[in-house]
Amino acid sequence: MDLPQVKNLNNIQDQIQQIAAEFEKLLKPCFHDLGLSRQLQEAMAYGSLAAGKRFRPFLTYKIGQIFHVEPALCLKASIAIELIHCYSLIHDDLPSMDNDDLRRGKPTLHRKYDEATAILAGDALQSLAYEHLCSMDKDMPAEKLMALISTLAHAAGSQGMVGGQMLDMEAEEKHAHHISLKDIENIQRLKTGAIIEASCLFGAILGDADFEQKQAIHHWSRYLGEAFQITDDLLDHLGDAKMMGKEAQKDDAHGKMTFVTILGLKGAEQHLKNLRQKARIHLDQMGLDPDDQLDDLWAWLLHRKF
Ligand code: GRG
Repeated sequence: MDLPQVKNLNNIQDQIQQIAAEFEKLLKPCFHDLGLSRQLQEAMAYGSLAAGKRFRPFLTYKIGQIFHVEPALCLKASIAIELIHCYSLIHDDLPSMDNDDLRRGKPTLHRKYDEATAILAGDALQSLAYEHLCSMDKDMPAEKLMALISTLAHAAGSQGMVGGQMLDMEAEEKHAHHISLKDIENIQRLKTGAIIEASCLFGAILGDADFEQKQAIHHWSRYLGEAFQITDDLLDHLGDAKMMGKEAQKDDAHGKMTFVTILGLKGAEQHLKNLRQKARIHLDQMGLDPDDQLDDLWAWLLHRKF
């Protein structure tokens, strides 16, 4: 596979796009011969193949690079993560959740098809994610594969993404002044952060990182996940709907408590800077110097427009 040598590429945005293109070559064939219903198969492909950033596979690739993992192996394993991510977006857009009409520049899945198909396509993508990982039994020892499977299952479930979504819904019932920054941090660490952390841990597991390195990656990725959500909140507030491929100013319209509503725009920006400083400390423990490209990823994050 012809993937960019990171040291020769300064622009992280270029790297993200190149990795996304390589990733999509591996993702596309996953939607052949999926079952008896043509509509379900088409809906699963529709919800997964639209132009996403593929940020989570990029993270697995980047962390994998530190440990000299074959890029193709990182991207193959990260298909499972992206399938879980796509399922979560489909379900998140449902009328009973965020009720969105637009995702990745296209009608949301329940708008294109119908609500029941969207629920089933999300469910089936979740199963496909684990089936895909299990099919990698020739690529690595069973112990390593089990570590990937349990990392993803934990991050996606009631102690991770779904748990965070539930806490988020419960918080919406509360009065705004009963919600603290700590509450928001906890909700978003689970809802958004857990899958981002798992994406980074995938690279570490594939690369046989030792305990200390895994701890460092865990801490670093926790800050990154929080920062990713803050930039998501900022984009909802200030971003261009066309550029993002989804509606903007939804949080305000729904009176939702976010990092931006709690901290204000300036406070949220300052919080981002603090997170980057805290994250940098852990680069050293990974055996990287602070000028490493993982820190450049933060620069990209802080300036992202979609
Ligand atoms: C089982 C009903 C049910 C729900 C599943 C919906 C859900 C649980 C959890 C929601 C998780 C979620 C969608 C969190 C938001 C995370 C987030 C910031 C998504 C946007 O990610 P990007 O910007 O999107 O990487 P692209 O499109 O680029 O992949």
